[in-house]
Amino acid sequence: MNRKNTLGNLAYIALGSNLDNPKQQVLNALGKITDDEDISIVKISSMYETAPVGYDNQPHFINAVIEIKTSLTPLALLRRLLQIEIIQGRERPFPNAPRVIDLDLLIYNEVQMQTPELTLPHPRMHERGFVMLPFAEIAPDVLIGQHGFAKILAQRCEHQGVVKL
Ligand code: PH2
Ligand code: MG
Ligand code: MG
Repeated sequence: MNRKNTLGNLAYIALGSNLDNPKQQVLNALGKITDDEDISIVKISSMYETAPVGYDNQPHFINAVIEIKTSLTPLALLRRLLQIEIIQGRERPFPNAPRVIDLDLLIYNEVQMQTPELTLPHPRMHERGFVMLPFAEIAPDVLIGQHGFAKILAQRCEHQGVVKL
């Protein structure tokens, strides 16, 4: 059987870029994720233009969220995403620095975990419009840990300078 038919775990990934043609960087990352035999993309949100959060003096971002199915464990999936970041030339000079591509694992099934390498659900996603607006576009009724439904959390983020393209 085609390996992609056996991918049993549901996960959500945030994509973000604000360097070197951000829309194209997001498309390139989507292409690499599509090429991965252990990941199948189910849904892709619109792209959003978003004001930078955490470090103001940098260009606006392009952000999007995807729903995937995967046979990978959370850590194996995270490492696969980090490999794609490195291939696209990601550097990490300081926290929240501008970047060619950032791929964050947001949700993996109902898994709740806190380790130095990975926290699930992503600990800041519920308050970030650049994540929650694209997330709620493709998965409004998903629960974000203890924080509530995606569509309710997204409504609270509507004034953060997030524009659907
Ligand atoms: N990512 C961050 C910090 N700030 N702001 C926007 N608008 N979009 C991002 O993807 C983003 C951010 C940390 O990864
Ligand atoms: Mg991030
Ligand atoms: Mg990241």
